[in-house]
Amino acid sequence: MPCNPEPPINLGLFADSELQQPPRIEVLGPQSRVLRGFARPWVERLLPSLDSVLAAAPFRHMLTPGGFSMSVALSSCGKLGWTTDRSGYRYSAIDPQSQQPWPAMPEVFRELAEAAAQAAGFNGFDPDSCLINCYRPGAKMSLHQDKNERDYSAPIVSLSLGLPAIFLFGGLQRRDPSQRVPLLHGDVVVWGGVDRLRYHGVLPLKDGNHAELGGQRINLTFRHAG
Ligand code: MD3
Ligand code: FE
Repeated sequence: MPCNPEPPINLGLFADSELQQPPRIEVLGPQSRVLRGFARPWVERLLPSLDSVLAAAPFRHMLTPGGFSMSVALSSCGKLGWTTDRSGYRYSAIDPQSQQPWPAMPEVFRELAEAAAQAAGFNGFDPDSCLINCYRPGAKMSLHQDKNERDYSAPIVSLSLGLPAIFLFGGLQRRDPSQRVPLLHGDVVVWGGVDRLRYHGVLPLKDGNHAELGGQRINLTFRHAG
């Protein structure tokens, strides 16, 4: 009786890398989930839209209210974009660099964000803001809370692309211990409800080369800000 397992038949719907690593859901907190590999089937359609957004609103290093240049370079699309300068953190409908409205949110961005929110148990997510963070080796984001949104009832959806990073997921107080969560190309994380105001950050990015994005990590963060 032959007992060799048949190799999986790839009908061409998924790349071999997706057959080996099916999407998995990891529990980070009561209302936060890592959707491993969730965006892999979307990436090919997302990247050209990302390029168009960045052509209209290029990455730039913004100043914190304290006068320091952020190591992460930022851009935005959608009705509202997050900005910072000497006068504070805020959402604005106008890109301060171009003095024009931020580029519209591409439909494929909105669809991915809504689908990911739904997979994590948040139905009807309607983001009006997509912050685009660009990390080069050494860039980091210190522990902080996201508090500039008008109400905290909507979840936040984040998509990681390119080089891997270690995400820090803390508690409701800065001194609470934090979990270290590696985030890889195609991973999506959804935070909401009781986890919405938890402290979080990103450790300095390690040097490396990603096959599709090169020596950088790009993070898209979808919010309902207004
Ligand atoms: C956890 N960005 O832009 S993902 C940020 O990877 C930010 O670029 C990180 O923190 C990055 O503000 C982390 C986004 C994220 C956003 C909101 C959260 C993580 C969160 C709210 C609560 C807990
Ligand atoms: Fe944040």
